[in-house]
Amino acid sequence: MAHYVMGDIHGEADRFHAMLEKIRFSEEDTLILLGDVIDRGPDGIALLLEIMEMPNVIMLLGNHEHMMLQYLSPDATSTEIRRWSRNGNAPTLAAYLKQKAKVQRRIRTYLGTRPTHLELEVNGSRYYMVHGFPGDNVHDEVWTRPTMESENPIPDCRLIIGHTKVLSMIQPEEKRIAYAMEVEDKGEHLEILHTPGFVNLDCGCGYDIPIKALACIRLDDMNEIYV
Ligand SMILES: [Mn+2]
Repeated sequence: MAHYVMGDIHGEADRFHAMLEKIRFSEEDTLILLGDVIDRGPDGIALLLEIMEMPNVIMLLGNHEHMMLQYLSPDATSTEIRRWSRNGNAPTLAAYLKQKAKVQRRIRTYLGTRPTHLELEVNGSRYYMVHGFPGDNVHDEVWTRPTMESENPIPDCRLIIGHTKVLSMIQPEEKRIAYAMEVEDKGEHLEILHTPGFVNLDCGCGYDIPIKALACIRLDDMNEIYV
């Protein structure tokens, strides 16, 4: 009966499956996905189709799914077409276009009904989960990027986010590069970032960096699991 949260998967089905095995995910457990299941990596559509069949998975909307919905809308603007095309959509779009119209419609309906945030209480602690950062509309919740200093605007909730790679939050650039080299030299990988304001789970899955990982946190004991 555990509650797991995973950050951005970005089309890396192998890591997702390895994670499910590692945590021994069962039908009794609940998994919350923070969005950005698709794009960059190869398996975004296959992952969506799999997740859609899992009743104990709650997927939140990411900016990539938001871009996909805008792109596929009959009244998509040229800006919306260009935006998704610039953001690693090729494997997702190719796989989507191979699906039957009925399946394409199911995917659009599923994504179109994803919430942008979820509030949940586990063991007396409250959590607010969102892809980008809390906001009062869909665009802000999927796109906003905090800084290390950002404060949590949601009272009485621990904030759990994805979207902004933990590495990219290290400023300035020289410090970031030095940190990345140090992690790589030690044969380690990026880890979940805890600040006073939030917990960031985006460890770079789907990106072409050697120190990336798919991160998962178990809310029941805040144990961190990596693949
Ligand atoms: Mn994102």
